Amino acid sequence: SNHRVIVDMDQSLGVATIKIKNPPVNSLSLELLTEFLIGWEKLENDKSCKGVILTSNYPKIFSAGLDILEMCGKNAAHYTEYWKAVQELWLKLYMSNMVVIAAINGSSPAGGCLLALTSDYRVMADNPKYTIGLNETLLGIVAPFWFKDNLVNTIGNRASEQALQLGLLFSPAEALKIGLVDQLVPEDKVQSTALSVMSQWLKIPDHARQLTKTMMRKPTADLLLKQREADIDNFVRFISRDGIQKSLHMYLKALKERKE
Ligand code: CO8
Repeated sequence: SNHRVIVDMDQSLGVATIKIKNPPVNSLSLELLTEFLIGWEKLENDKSCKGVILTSNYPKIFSAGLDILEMCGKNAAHYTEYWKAVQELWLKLYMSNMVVIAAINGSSPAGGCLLALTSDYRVMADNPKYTIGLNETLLGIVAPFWFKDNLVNTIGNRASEQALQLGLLFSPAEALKIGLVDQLVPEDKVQSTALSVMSQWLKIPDHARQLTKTMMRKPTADLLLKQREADIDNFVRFISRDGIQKSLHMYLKALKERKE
């Protein structure tokens, strides 16, 4: 049942588009992550696929990030399985040999921002209603070190320090200014711009580009690879705490009340 991730392969270009389709807000539930990983694996194994564009099936929301319900009121075995899937997706995307471009056509908080950060280039819709950032502290939780590392590698240490502590959600203009995204375009040009950027990246000799990407990113990925189990234990212990469960419940409640 592969229906939360739509994969469109353009054979002539060697470019796949992955559209996340997990209503209502593209949260990264365990089911979504599992389907995503299966779809991703297929593309990695397809020699004709050189690049992937990540986008959302729903204009307005790229991804609401990790599914808060997967981190609330469950047992340690569930948290363990969930966190393994989150780690796995990040490692696969961050270290992919393919060119990965995010076509960010809506808001992209927390895990949604992380997903975008794994790509090689980010194009975002220039709509001031959308926001992007690692806002974990606003939920009373702490972005794991590898979220932090991925952000530092992208926008630098000082900007990360501020963004992470304050849980900043940036408008597209602010995100462009600090380098969290690379380009802003009108909403209806996000996909076509991502495609034209992709064709530029695909002109570079593939082997040289891949080795360069690996050289840049491997030290960061290795930090997690060397301590995956400890990172899981840390997550499970942290998320199981009463105070953290309370914070998450309150955040969910506030999200719901915002509408009424
Ligand atoms: N998980 C689960 N449910 C969610 C999430 C989410 N991340 N986001 C929204 N929802 C739910 C809402 O509660 C609401 O539910 P209901 O219909 O039952 O009231 C429904 O989805 C629709 O949401 P909205 O009405 O808010 O939809 P909008 O279109 O108005 O807004 C947004 C969309 C902008 C995405 C908004 O929903 C939002 O800001 N969501 C919260 C995003 C967020 O803060 N995510 C953080 C998740 S934590 C994470 O990703 C990293 C965790 C790292 C863990 C480290 C621990 C050690």
